[in-house]
Amino acid sequence: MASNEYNAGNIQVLEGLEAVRMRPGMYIGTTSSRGLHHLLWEIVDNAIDEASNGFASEVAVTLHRDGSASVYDNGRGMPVDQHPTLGIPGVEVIFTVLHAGGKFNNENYSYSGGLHGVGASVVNALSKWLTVDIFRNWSHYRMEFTSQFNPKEGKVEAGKPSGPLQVLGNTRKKGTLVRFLPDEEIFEDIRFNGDQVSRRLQELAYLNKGIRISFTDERVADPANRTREFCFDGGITDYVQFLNAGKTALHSDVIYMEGRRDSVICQAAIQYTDGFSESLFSYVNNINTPEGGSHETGFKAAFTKCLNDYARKIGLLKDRDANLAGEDFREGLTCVLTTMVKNPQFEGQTKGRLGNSEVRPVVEAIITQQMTDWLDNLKNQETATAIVSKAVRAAQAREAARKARDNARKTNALEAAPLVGKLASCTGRKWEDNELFIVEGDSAGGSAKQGRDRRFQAILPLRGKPLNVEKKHLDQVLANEEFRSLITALGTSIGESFSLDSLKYGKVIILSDADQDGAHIRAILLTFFFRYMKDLINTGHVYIGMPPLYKVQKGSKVIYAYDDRELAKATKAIGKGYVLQRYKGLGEMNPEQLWETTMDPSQRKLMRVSIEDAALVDRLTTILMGDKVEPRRDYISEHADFNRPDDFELPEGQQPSREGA
Ligand code: TSJ
Repeated sequence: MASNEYNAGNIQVLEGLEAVRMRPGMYIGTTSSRGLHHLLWEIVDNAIDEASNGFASEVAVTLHRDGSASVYDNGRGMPVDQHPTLGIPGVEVIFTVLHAGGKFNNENYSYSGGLHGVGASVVNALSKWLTVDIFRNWSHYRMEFTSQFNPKEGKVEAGKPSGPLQVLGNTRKKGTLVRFLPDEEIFEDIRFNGDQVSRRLQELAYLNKGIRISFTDERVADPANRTREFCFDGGITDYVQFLNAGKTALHSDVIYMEGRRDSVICQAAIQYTDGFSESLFSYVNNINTPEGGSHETGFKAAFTKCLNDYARKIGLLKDRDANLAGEDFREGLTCVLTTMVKNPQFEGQTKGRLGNSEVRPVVEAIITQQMTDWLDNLKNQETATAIVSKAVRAAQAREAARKARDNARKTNALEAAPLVGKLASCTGRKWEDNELFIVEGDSAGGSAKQGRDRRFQAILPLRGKPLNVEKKHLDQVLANEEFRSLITALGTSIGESFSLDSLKYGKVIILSDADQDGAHIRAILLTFFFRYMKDLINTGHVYIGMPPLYKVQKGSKVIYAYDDRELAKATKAIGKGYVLQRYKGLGEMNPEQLWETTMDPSQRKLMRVSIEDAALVDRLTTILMGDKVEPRRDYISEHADFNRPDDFELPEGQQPSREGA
C-alpha cells in the first residue's frame, strides 16, 4: 500500500469515534476506575440537566449484574426528528458525532459542559454496547449501538448503530433511558464502585434541590439493600445540616442566600458551629472546586467586608481597631457555595479551580447584597452578634498562636530541642526516598528502631494517645509535645506557614495496632494532618502501614496474613498441622518480624491516604472525633470499616490485580 493512500485512510478513521478509542485519555483523562466512572457521570449529567431545567422530576441510576449501567430521566425524551443537515435522527447525531453532544447541549441546556462535558458520543465510543430508549410523542423509540471488530474492514468500529431508529409501539411513559456496557478492552477494570456512585448521587441530590434521584445496585446480594433514594427539598441548606451532623451549631437556622446576575447563578448556605476549622465547599456547575477560584474569592471578599462593616456598626470593632481577617470570620464556618457558569474554565494541577475572572464581581455583588439584607434584619441580630464575637475570639487566638510560634522559633523549640532521644533519624540524603514511621507505643517503637533500614527509615515513637486536635486552637496544638516533635521531624511547619518545600520525608507512615485503640490513634493523627497539613495528604505523602493480623507456621514455612480472607488462603496453602499466632499488637513482633511484615518495601502493604471527597471526610472527622456521642455511635454501627482508605500501595513489583487488594 502506498504511503499516501495509507494516510488518507488514516484521516478518515480519525474523524469517527475510533479517534476516541485510540486516545481515550484525551477525552476522559484516564482509563482507570476514575475514567470508567466519568462515563457514568457524563450520562447522569445529561439527565440531571433535563431535571434542573424543569422538564424532569426524577432520575434513576442502576448498576446491573452484567456490568452495564443505566440512567433514566422522566423528561421530554431526546429529539428523534431528522437533523437538518445530516439527515439522521437527532439522537443518532448525539451518540455518533464527536462533540455533537456539546453543541446540542449548549443551545438547549443552560449550564452543561463542565469537567465531564465530553459528550454522549464519547461514552458510546468507549462502550461495548449502548442502547437508548426514548419515550416521546406517546411512542417508544429505541436505538442500539455496538463497538466491535469488523473483519471485512480489518479494524474495530466504534459506536456504530446496529440498525435504524426503531419505533417499538405506543407508550404513556415520558423520558430517556440510556444503558451501556463499558468496553473491557479500554478500561483496566470495568466494575463500578457502588459506594462511590451512591455518594456522588447523594451529592447531586443536595446540589439540585427537589430532584428525586434513585440508585439501584442490582449486584448487591440482599434485595432489601439494593435501592436508595435521595431527594432534598432544602437543597444545599439540607447539605450544610448533613455536614454539621457531628458538630454543635451556633444557630439553628441555616443562612441561605441566592441570586443571579448576567448568566451567573449563585447560592450559598451557611451555618456556624462551635468548632475552629473552616469547612467551605464550593461547586461550579455541580462540580467540586477544592482549589477554589474566582467564585470563592468573590464570596470571601463580600463576606469579610459585610461582617467587618457590621462589627463596626454594633461597636465590637472600634475606630482604632484594625479589620478582622477573613479567616477569623470563617472559624467554625460550614458553607456550601454553588455557582452556575456558562463557559467554565477549570484550572490548576487537578483542574479544581475556577478561572473565569468575570465570575468574581458577580458573586461578590450577590453575596454583598444578600448578606447585607440578612444582617439588617432585626430577627438575625442575636446570631450576627454571636458570629462577630466568635471572630473576635478567633483573632485573639490567632495572635496568641503567632506569639507562641515566634517564641518557639526564638528558643529553637521547633528545631532540635524536643527531639533528643525520640526521633531515630535516617542517614539518607534524598528526602523523597526517606520514610518517617510514626509508631504507637515505646515497645513497638523500639522494635521498629532495631528492625528498620536506617539508611532511609526514621522512627518517631508516640507515647500514649496524642491530643485530639479537633477541638483545639492552633496555639494549643503547638503547645503539645508529641505534635511539636512530629512537626519538627517533618520540617514543614503547620497551618498558614505549612510548606511542602521543606518536607524531609517522601512517605509519612502511620503504624498503629490493628485494634480499637490503634484505630483511634490513627484517626487522631489523620485528623491532625487533615486539619493542619491538608496538602501533605493531597500530594499523596501520607500512608497507613498494615501490620499482619496472623502468622501461620509449619516447620520453617511461614505465611503472614493481613485479614481473614488471607488467613483462609494461607491455612489452605500450608496444609494440616500448622501453628497459628494472632498478633494483638505491634509490640508482639520482634524487630526482624516487624521488618519482614510491615517495613520491608518489597513485602509490606501500605495504604495511601487520599481525600476523595473533602466534604464527607470533614463530616466524618467531626462525627468520629468531635464531642457528640449519638451520631458517632450511629455511624460506627452503620459502617464497620470506617477509616480504611481505599487506595492501596502493593509491595514493590506487584501489579494490582483485577480483584483489587
Ligand atoms: F447523555 C445522553 F445524551 F445520552 C442522555 C441524555 C442520557 C440521558 C439518561 C438523558 C438524556 C436526556 C436528554 N434527557 N433529556 C434530554 N433532553 C433532550 O435531549 C431534549 C429534549 C427535548 C428538546 C426540545 O427542544 O424539545 C431538547 C432537548 C435537548
